[in-house]
Amino acid sequence: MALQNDMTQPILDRDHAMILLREMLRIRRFEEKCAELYSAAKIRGFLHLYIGEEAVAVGAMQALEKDDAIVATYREHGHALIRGVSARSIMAEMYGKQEGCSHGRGGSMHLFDAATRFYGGNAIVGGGRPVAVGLALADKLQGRKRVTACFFGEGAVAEGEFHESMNLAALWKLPVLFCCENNLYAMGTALKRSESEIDLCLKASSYEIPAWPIDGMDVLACEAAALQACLAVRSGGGPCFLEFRTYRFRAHSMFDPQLYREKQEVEEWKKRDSIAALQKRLHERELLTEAELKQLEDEIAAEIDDAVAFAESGTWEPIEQLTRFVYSEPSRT
Ligand SMILES: Cc1ncc(C[n+]2csc(CCOP(=O)(O)OP(=O)(O)O)c2C)c(N)n1
Ligand SMILES: [Mg+2]
Repeated sequence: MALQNDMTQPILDRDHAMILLREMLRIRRFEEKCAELYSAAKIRGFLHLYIGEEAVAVGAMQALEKDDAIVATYREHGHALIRGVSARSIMAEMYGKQEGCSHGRGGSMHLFDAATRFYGGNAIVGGGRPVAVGLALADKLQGRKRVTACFFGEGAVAEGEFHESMNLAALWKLPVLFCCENNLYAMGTALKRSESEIDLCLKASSYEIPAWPIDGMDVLACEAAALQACLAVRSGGGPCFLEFRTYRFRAHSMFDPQLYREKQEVEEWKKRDSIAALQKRLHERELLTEAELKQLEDEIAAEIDDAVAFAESGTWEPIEQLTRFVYSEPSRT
């Protein structure tokens, strides 16, 4: 199905474009710092960077309201930041500190923040989709007009939950916006090596779910598609499926020699960097000066420095608290 041009198409007005640019840059700079901190052994465990894919989360999440829910993957730092989880609590979580959004128990892959309806962060490939369908089912049964946006990689389409979730969401007309981040690889496995049918929209369509491919390197295209899809989902039409065609510039995680792709391929995709493309568009229209860009970068750098200082000065959870949150606590009423 083709996307229609309508009033939901975003207009490149300066203020809005600056919001998009700021958010994409926040993700990029935050994660560049994370990579540095990982090398310095300040951040341990797994670390999956979203660098290169920023336009997807930033564009798609423009369509969401405060009350909507988000379910993401282990590559979710950007989604959490854009949702309004503070850089401080994300960084403290990465450090494993008590002040982190998951009390330092989840780390990079398990960011969670009920206050912003950010329901993870999930290390299980595809594991977020049943959660999203459950959240949407609750909304539908309780008569709330909220959307649950569920982000997952194209590798997760090979999992059984894909079919279970798509089927029930379509059957019960649940308000889920399925956002597939197709970056071509699941760890080292190219889509065409693991799937007999690589047209992901066709797969979604087979469940009677409207599905569109989108240029995931163009933040405005991502936003336009999400606005249109969200409108349909919110009006009770059931789920929509958006396939964002994107690319990760860095390794799958911090341990990945990347033998499965050519350096040349990475370089070709880097030429389409969504951040550079938006900056260029703004410069060409004389909507952004070098001084303004520097100011933006300085503000972001200050936010990240502050987050690192916060995480550094955070506390380790006392050993006697270790079993807390394993089971729900009895209510104190
Ligand atoms: C159920 C399950 N199987 C396998 C893994 C190991 N694993 C971690 S990431 C990954 C690749 C997933 O690729 P994709 O869904 O495309 O997301 P991307 O990493 O590209 O964002 C795999 C197989 C896992 N975490 N969970
Ligand atoms: Mg992938």
